[in-house]
Amino acid sequence: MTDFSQLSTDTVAAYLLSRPALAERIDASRIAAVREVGDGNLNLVFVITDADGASVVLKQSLPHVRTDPSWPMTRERSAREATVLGAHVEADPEHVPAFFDFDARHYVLAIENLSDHRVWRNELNEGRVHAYAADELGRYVARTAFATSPLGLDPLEHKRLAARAVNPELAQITEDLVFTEPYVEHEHNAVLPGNEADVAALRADRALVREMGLAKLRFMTTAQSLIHGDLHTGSVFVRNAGADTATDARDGAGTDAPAGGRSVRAFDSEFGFVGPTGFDLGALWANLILAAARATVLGEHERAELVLSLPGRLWAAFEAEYRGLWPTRLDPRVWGDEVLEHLLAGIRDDAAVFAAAKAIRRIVGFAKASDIETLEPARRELAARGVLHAARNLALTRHGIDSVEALAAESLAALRSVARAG
Ligand code: SR1
Ligand code: MG
Repeated sequence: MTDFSQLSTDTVAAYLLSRPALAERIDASRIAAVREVGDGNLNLVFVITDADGASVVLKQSLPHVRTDPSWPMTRERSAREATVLGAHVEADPEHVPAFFDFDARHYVLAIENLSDHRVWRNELNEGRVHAYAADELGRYVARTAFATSPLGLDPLEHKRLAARAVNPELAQITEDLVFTEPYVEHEHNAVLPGNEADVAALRADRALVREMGLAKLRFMTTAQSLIHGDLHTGSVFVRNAGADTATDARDGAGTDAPAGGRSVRAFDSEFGFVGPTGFDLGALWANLILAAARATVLGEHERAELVLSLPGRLWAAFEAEYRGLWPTRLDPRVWGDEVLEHLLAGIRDDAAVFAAAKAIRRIVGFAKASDIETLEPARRELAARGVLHAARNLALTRHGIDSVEALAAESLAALRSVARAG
């Protein structure tokens, strides 16, 4: 009997034959191509195509960090991803991959092949912004957040879901890597010599460290909705075929765009759990700051401005969708309209501070972002400094400002002023 505990390009065909749930998706006896395409930190990912062109993706968790085999990692995260993806498919099938099978014994998910899409971070790095993705993702976060919170889910079901989705090991990675390590000496941290003074200033800022400490506690203790948990631009696929060319290459339309229409999908939800809704919005917002920092130091100011218009669009789409769902809340007896206003203000405030935390971690700590890392050192130093300034301002000034557009405009100003001073 073949060992499927760690799949390889040689064993996936036999593995598919062993999964009756996939028999209708792909002809495992006539496999034409197998590619291993995993490029994240944690998993094996195979794209498999049969002789008729039908295809599936298999994602298998490794028992350690892919880039550091000495760092063990629970394989149970696959079951968490299956829970999150299953619930998100129900709430919003438009914005996640179709989900075909989960094999708890071998930690394998079978999902839709989205190879005709591109990873949003790579597109941003190449100057294609895909602005519409912010609107779609705002709707995705609203639909999934509402449906998996007590507003849309029976209270007993919400608690059962929270129990099923509890994800202690991966949550701890976020607690350490996002909220703690950047603010202390740690072997995971690394910056260019020219950014060491920037990091020292960050750590010496007691008000900032207090905000991060409070944000960490909110991350650890809030059980609002079933979040994706790692919704950076590398966890988003975009496809913009057939777009109006008036939006030009800035919006991802182009002669080489694949066929099939516009589509935005969030994938890789293994960090998910029932947590603070604002965390997913903050993750996207943070990564837009990184993309704008890259554009700024490359002198692409118009593009930086466009990118930093997207946190506002993300929020606007989220808010509109959430407000649209509000009349369907399960218990309007005490959840009147004032509750909605408080709820939205809290989510917005959380999103801003989580954005700051997640931008800073990608500069200082483990698992950096290619937006910044692929810049040559002089520009990388400036971009890193700009992100740290923008994120610090965001965390500290957000309380008085209730407009995401205004906060993002402040970030753009911070990036520009750092680039000018450099
Ligand atoms: C050890 S995992 C490092 C990072 O990769 C994932 O994408 C998460 O962001 C995590 O923090
Ligand atoms: Mg990931």
